[in-house]
Amino acid sequence: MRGAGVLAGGALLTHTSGCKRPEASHPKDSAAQDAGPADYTLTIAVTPVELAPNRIVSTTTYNGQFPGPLLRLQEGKRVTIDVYNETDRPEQLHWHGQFVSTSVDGAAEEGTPFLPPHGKRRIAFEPGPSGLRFYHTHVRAGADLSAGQYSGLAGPVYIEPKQNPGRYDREIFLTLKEFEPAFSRGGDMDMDFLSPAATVKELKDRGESSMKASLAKGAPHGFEVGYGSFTINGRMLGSGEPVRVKEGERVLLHVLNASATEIRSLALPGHSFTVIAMDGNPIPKPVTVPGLWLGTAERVSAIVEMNHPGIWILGDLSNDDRQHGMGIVVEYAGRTGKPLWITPKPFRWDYTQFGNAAGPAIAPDQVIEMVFTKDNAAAAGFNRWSINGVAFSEDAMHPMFRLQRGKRYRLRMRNASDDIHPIHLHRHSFELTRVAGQTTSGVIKDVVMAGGYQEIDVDFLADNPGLTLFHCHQQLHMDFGFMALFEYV
Ligand SMILES: [Cu+2]
Repeated sequence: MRGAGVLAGGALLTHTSGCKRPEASHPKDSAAQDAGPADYTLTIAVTPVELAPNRIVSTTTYNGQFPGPLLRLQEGKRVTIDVYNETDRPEQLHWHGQFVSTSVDGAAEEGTPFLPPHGKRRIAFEPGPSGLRFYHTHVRAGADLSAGQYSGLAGPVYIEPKQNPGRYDREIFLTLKEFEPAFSRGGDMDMDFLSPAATVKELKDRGESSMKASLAKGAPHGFEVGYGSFTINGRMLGSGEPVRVKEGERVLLHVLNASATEIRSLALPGHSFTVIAMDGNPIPKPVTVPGLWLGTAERVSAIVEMNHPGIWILGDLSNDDRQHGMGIVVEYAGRTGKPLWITPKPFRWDYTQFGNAAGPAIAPDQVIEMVFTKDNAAAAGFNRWSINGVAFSEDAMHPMFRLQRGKRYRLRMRNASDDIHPIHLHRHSFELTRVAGQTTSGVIKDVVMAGGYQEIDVDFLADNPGLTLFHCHQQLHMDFGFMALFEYV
C-alpha cells in the first residue's frame, strides 16, 4: 500500500445510502433550468473509501461512496440533477451511453461547461436509450494518478424502458474497479483472448517497425499503470457482502468495467453466463458463454442460473488481480465453507457470436477509415497515440471529421498497435458490422475493443447533431492523443 492516501482505522468511512440531499444546503445556481429541488444530487469530493477492513484509501467520489449511487432513471422522462464540485479542480460528469446534448454530455472537447471548483451546476435531460449506462468523470489526468478515472468517480445508471419495466426478480449490479494506481514500464495484461484472432500483416509490420525503431534509439517502453488493489463494488474479494443466492434462481448480473485502463474478465466456477445485453442494448438472441471479458467502460448484462450449490468466487481470470481483490463471493443458502475458485477452460471472447452472421441490412453512405498508431514513449515517457497521424491536443481541438446529419457512416478502424483499444463514441450508439474479417450485425454498442493489429467496422447514424467525441476509453491513451472530434449540424 502507498502511504500518502491511506488512513488507518474504519471510523472515517463515510457511508451514504442514498443520493438525495436537501437543496437548501447549497446556494442557488442562477443557470438552473428548473425551479425546486432536483431529482438527484451528486457531490464530487475527496473522501475515504474502505476497500477492506483496515484498507482505506482517499480518493474522489460521488456522494462519498464507491461506486457512486445507482441512478434508476426512466427512458424519456426528464430528470434534473444537481452536481456539486467540492474539489479544487474543474470537473466534467459524462453520461456514458446516453443520447444527450453537448451541453449536458460532460466532455469539454464538445463544449460542455466545466463544473468549477467549489461550484454547482444543475443539468436536465431525457434519459435514453434504456438499459445499463453509467456516469463518470471525463477530465484529462495525464501524469496525475489522483485525477480522471484513476479516482473513484464512476457510478451505474439503469434506464428503465418505457414498456416492460422489471422483467427480472433479481438484479445485481457489479462495478469492477482498481485503486492505488502506480506507473510501471510495460504491462502484463492478457492480450490474447479475442476471436477472431486474425491480424492484418500491413498493420503488424507498421506497428512492429515503429516499436523497433524507438527501442533501437534507446527509448524505454512507454509508461503503463498498475494497481495495488482490485475491487467489485468498491470491496476487495472477501471483504464485502457476498452475493446470496438460492438454488434454481436466475440472477441478472449487470456488469460494468469502470477501470481507467484495464480490460477485465469474469468467471464463476460451475456456472455459465447467458448474455442478454451488451452496453445496455439487447442482443439479437441470448447467448450462453463460460465467462465474460469487458474492455474499459463496457457493460454486459447476463443471467446466471444458480444450479451448482456451494460457496464460489465470481472473479477475474487473472490470478494476480483476483488474489488482490478482483472478485466477489457467491454464497448459496444453507452452504458454508471457504469460497472456491476453479480456473475455467480457456475460452475466447467473440463479439460476433452475439450478433447475426449476415451483415447489416442498410449500407453506409460513407466509409471513414481510421488508422491508430503508437509512438513509443514519445510524450515525456508516455506513449503518444494518433488517429490518421494526428495526436489530439487540447490546444488544437479542430473537428477531424465533418459529417452530414441523417447520413449513415461506417468507421473502419485499423489498429496498427499491439494494444487492445476500447473505442468509444459519445452521444451515439454504433452497430458492429465486421470484426477482424468476420461480418456481423445486430450488436449495438457504445464501446468496442479493437484488437491488436486488427480491423473492426462499426456503423452509426448521424442523428444527434453537435460536436461528438470519439476516443479510446483507456485513460492513458485518450490523455496522450487518442481522441478525435466529429461535427455536424
Ligand atoms: Cu487505447
